[in-house]
Amino acid sequence: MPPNILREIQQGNERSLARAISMIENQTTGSLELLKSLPISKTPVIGFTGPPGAGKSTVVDILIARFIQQEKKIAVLCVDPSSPFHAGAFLGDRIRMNRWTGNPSVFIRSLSSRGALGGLHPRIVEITDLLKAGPFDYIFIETVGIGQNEIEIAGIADCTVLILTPGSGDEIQGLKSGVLEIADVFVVNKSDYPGAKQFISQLESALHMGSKGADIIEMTATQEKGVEALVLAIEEKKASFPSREIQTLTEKAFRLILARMKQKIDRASLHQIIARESLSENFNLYSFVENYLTGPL
Ligand SMILES: Nc1nc2c(ncn2[C@@H]2O[C@H](COP(=O)(O)OP(=O)(O)OP(=O)(O)O)[C@@H](O)[C@H]2O)c(=O)[nH]1
Ligand SMILES: [Mg+2]
Repeated sequence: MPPNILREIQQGNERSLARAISMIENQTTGSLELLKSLPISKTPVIGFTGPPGAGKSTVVDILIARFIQQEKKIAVLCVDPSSPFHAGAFLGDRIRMNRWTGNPSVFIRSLSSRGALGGLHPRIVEITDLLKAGPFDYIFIETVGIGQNEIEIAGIADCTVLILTPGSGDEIQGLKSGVLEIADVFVVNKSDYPGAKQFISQLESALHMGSKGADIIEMTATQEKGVEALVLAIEEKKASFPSREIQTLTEKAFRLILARMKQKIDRASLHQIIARESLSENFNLYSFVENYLTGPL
């Protein structure tokens, strides 16, 4: 790991940042040292999630435009571009986001989660923390709401924006349990479609039953309608971020510890140990697991 890489990232060197992200993705030697050298950062992390095609990238794109007008710098992580559920979308994302190429106020990185067994990208916590070391005012993470993704992203973001589109009320009832609870801001995008008002009132009543005071924003991202309200909502939420810090750190630590433990137990070595241990007449699987977890075998 080049010794100055952290300083270069802090100074806004995008090439160094891109290189460091690749090193973390590939777990190159020295990447843990880099992570261990990261200073505390309070850069807000905003997660954007929602069903495939809801308009997440379009919303993120117009937010970027709005924030950089205010001289802000934004980093964006697009996770899941290779998802088989929306194979065509990545191209769309690229075309849309291409307009930021070369813009010094915007850093965009797409992460493919190919190979990961569902859930978020396996290095999302580390890469987000790396971005937090850069000179950005906001980190945006776009992740498609498949499986447990919405819930997981909410655990590691300071604020979660759930993007939905008008549909039948069944859709709200059909939202996976827990999803309504995790959002801080609801965007009802594609409000140019029929049924938007009805959808919003159904959403309002569904939320009314919950306890959390979340905002609902009506948007038509393609016409840039509702952007100001969303910017305001995100900025208002910032006040509550410090009170969540311990929770977010806990969630991140949990993911990191789990990942490290998974790395430690590889099947091949487990196979070897079991082949040896199971020769014993007294072998018991549960005692074996207990011993394995509590000490070296
Ligand atoms: N009519 C209408 N179309 C929209 C609106 N917002 C986005 N779209 C369109 O919806 C399609 C999907 O938008 P994206 O922004 O790519 O959606 P996404 O949620 O990022 O999609 P994935 O990343 O594939 O899950 C695109 O064709 C957009 O132009 C809107 O407010 N109204
Ligand atoms: Mg997208």
